[in-house]
Amino acid sequence: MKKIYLLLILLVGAGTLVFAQTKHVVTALSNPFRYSPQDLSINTGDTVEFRNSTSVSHPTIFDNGPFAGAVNALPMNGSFKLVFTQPGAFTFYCNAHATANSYPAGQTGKITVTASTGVTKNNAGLSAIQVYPNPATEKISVIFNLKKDNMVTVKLIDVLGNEVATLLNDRLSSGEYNQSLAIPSRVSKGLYFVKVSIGSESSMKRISIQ
Ligand SMILES: [Cu+2]
Repeated sequence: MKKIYLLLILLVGAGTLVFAQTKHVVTALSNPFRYSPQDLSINTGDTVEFRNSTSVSHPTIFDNGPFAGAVNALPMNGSFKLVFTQPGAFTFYCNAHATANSYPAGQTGKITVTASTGVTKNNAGLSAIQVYPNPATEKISVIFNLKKDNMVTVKLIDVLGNEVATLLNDRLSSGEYNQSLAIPSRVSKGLYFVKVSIGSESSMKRISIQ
């Protein structure tokens, strides 16, 4: 699994992979009419796409939260997307089938949004992590910005996915960092990835050690 993952990075040739911002799908199903999943947990910054796999429409309305009250048309074969930027538990219902059938509470659902970790919570933020110089010799510097206190780890990973060294593993307070980290002398020359993890989010940079 790890190998496939790293191979993908090599093939794409991207210097950075960003794991923040996940897309989720809620599908309107029939017999009885319902949303699946009915309960969805996501992080701030995530996108939820509503899709309709039935032959009737399901105009969807949120009871509370940033999208409250607006009617999101969800015609046959239709869809709509919402990006959730604030934490909270937001319930929604189908304006046509909320109470018209026996599914637990009719065609209703809930999206629970949890604040994501302290890293700037958009792609721009995570990809703003910089590692230099490249190629590196005795040390590397990692630049990142912490919005709030968080665990930060920086690991050196070889092309087979093995962790070669942990360069940093600390709880840091919020702020901008330009962290200089020594590369252990036992690390042989070659191509590596620097994996920077902030809370549960991580980003990889490819570097060459000479
Ligand atoms: Cu409906």
